[in-house]
Amino acid sequence: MALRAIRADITTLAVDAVVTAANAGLRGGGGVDGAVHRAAGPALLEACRAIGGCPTGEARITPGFGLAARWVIHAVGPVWQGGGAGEPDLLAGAYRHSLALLRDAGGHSIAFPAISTGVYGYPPERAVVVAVATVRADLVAHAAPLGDLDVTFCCFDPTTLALYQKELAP
Ligand code: AR6
Repeated sequence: MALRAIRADITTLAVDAVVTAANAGLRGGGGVDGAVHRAAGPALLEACRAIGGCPTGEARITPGFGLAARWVIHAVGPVWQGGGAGEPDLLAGAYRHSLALLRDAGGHSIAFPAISTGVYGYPPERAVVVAVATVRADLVAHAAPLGDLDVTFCCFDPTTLALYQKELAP
């Protein structure tokens, strides 16, 4: 398995699936979701409308349309409410469900943004621990013969990147 953190605009990555931090209505929005919708084009919002919505802690998959990525996985993380409202489990669910959708589609590479750490207010230092532990455990649980996945944590700012690098260090 391959796990890495990079600093980039996730819309530029040529991976099988780009994950966006969506809202439960799959209505598009700001942040990474706004960037993904702008880069993919209006057909992405049409595809989201056809799906209708997605509960917090889950994800939905659509084509990538104008993106280099073949698919967009719309993952809905929790809004931070202080940590006592099941936020870690919901955040972990968003990562696990995204990986399951990638495998079901037959994909091998995926890039995640730091889900919930923007508008949704999840403290980045806590979210990064959940993200890395969840993805690591999932990759171990689904090791060969199902095939290895290539996972990129794509950060927009250097502070978040440093948190991932610390968490990924052996
Ligand atoms: N590439 C990679 N990361 C990015 C990019 C980009 N182009 N743009 C922003 N980020 P946020 P959330 C980072 O707010 O907290 C939307 O309106 C950003 O710096 O996008 O889950 C949705 O529709 C931060 O580290 O997502 C929802 O309504 C991270 O992506 C709501 O916001 C996540 O920040 C979801 O809020």
